[in-house]
Amino acid sequence: VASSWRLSQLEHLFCDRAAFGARLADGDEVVYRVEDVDGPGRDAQLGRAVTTIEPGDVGGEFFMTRGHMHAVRRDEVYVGLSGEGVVLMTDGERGAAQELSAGASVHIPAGWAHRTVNVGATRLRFLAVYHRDAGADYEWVRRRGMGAVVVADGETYRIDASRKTAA
Ligand code: M6P
Ligand code: ZN
Repeated sequence: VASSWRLSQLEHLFCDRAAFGARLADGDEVVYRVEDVDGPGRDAQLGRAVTTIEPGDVGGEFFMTRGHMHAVRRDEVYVGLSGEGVVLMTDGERGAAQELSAGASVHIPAGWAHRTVNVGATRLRFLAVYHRDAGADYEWVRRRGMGAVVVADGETYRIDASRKTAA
């Protein structure tokens, strides 16, 4: 099963309305896609998904996933396959950010919402290993935001924790 998310479906992720409108006027491009990796176990407790985030930004805010909290508070592991990314995490009070690149892994503790951001000039691809009973609560992130925004800063990126509006 695969799902893809286009720019027009992700307006709420970006702070800069004018930059969003300008980028959308250039075309309603796919920002990211998620493909479930199937195995033989119908009742498997662990699921796998490969996510591909295109390179790009809206007024300096890099392309990112919607982000979610697990409805059932379970942990998850990401393994970088290609590209350069940052995983933003928050438990509602504290924030954390970890880099994701090919061969690197990130552990998302239970009870921490997570969003992945492509900070590079190429596609970011990563494998997620998750508990299939965890579910995804997108409203949690929409209401509270992630506590920080990842923005372009010259050739690199900066995590701006003063902009808490990127819900
Ligand atoms: C990872 C996993 C998936 C998730 C995807 C995109 O692959 O965490 O479960 O669907 O990233 O993130 P989101 O669901 O927040 O759009
Ligand atoms: Zn998750």
